[in-house]
Amino acid sequence: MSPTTPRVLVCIATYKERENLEPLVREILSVAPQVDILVTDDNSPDGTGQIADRLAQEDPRVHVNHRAGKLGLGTAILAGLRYAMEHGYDRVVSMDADYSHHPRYLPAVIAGLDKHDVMIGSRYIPGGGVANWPLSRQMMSAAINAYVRLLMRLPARDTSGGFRGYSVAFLRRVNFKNLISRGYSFQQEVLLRCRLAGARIGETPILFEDRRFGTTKVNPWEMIRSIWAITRIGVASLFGNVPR
Ligand SMILES: Nc1nc2c(ncn2[C@@H]2O[C@H](COP(=O)(O)OP(=O)(O)O)[C@@H](O)[C@H]2O)c(=O)[nH]1
Ligand SMILES: [Mg+2]
Repeated sequence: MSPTTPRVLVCIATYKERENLEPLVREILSVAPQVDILVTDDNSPDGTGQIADRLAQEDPRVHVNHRAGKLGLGTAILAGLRYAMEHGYDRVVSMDADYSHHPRYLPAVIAGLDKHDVMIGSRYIPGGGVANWPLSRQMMSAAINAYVRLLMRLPARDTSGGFRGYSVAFLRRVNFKNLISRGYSFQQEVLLRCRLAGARIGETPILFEDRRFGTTKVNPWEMIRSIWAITRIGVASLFGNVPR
């Protein structure tokens, strides 16, 4: 690889993704053979972590971070971003493990980082969309995005999705201290911290499709926790109290 080729890490957080993980990893490596992959698994009881270990044994591009138990999506993604910062990557992309974020969009997310510090795989710009998601989830997502835009004034249409690329050099300038979020509101909180650090934020359209196998880990309790966290973060930002 030439010294100018950026080193890219794709981070996948998994909790009970036994059927999805292997085909996803193989497809990522076929559309983007230059990337490394980090799977952060929270001791999934269905054996996802062992599948990740086998994939890592078979291919040196695959790495696994085992955590002791279900510690939340936000902290899993943060662990991936930190891993990228500590291991000399130039770009890091986070995506879900359930095929809602299709690897076919990876090249556009990665290429967008030539001109942006943060690149969002976006459902809510022209060309993007959502397929097969229950109407209740679509309405929830629309409401959360509207609420976040009002509270945090983020210059992006899709602030809640987890398909994101970041410039690692830029992430080093972002203040991650005292994050409020452990779960799904991590997406909004990190985007806000990035904006406070002066991020150029771009979006590229994706079609988000409902998961292929397994069930969502979002439950009413997680929803309430995230909305409460978003409210706390939004109010803190209105008063200029988010660390920058
Ligand atoms: N490591 C880890 N991954 C998680 C956790 N919660 C959710 N995930 C993963 O985060 C991604 C999104 O979760 P999902 O249940 O599909 O949420 P939804 O798409 O909003 O319904 C999936 O890859 C999950 O396996 C967690 O606590 N820890
Ligand atoms: Mg999902």
